[in-house]
Amino acid sequence: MRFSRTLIALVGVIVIAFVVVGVRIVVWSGQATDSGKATPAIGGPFTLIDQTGKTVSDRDFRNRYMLIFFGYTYCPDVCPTTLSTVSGALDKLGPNFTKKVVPIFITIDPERDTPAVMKSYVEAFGPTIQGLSGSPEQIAKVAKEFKVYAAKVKGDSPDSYTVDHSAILYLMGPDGRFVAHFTHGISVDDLVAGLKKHIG
Ligand SMILES: [Cu+2]
Repeated sequence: MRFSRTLIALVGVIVIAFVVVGVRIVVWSGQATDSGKATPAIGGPFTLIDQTGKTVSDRDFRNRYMLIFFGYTYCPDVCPTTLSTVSGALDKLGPNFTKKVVPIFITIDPERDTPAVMKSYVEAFGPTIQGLSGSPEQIAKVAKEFKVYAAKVKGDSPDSYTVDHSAILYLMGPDGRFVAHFTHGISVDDLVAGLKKHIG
């Protein structure tokens, strides 16, 4: 009697231990595949419209690094400077390297930056830059995922507003996860070195 009660208790403990370990394993593997515990939670899935009017998502850029910058085509200084730096760096790195990287400019001003506007804008910075726009809701979602700050500043007329915005270049890995960031004032040579460091 006493023996069997002990046995039942022992079996109970073993069952509970297996359940706890099992739950832990599920939780761990979930974290490993979904959020990536070690890297900051920057970025996420997006569905946007490219400069040809085609719907694209983050999944279309898998197996390549994404070098993402948020801004707007009416930007007087930071955006054109940063995109020039990006295209200068990619020119220096050459085609064998740059086939592994897709530069992406995402507007935070979708009202004015239609795909047609984005097309003529990004073409001025080189043939490989993707110019992504979308509905205000799509843009708000992706901006939130990348923790982008953007705020309209009124101009003289309703159409002449500017947009204050954070200006960070995000390097995302071939799996879509955050790898590194660069500040917008970075030089061409520093960006070349930074990309070489992270992209084998
Ligand atoms: Cu800008």
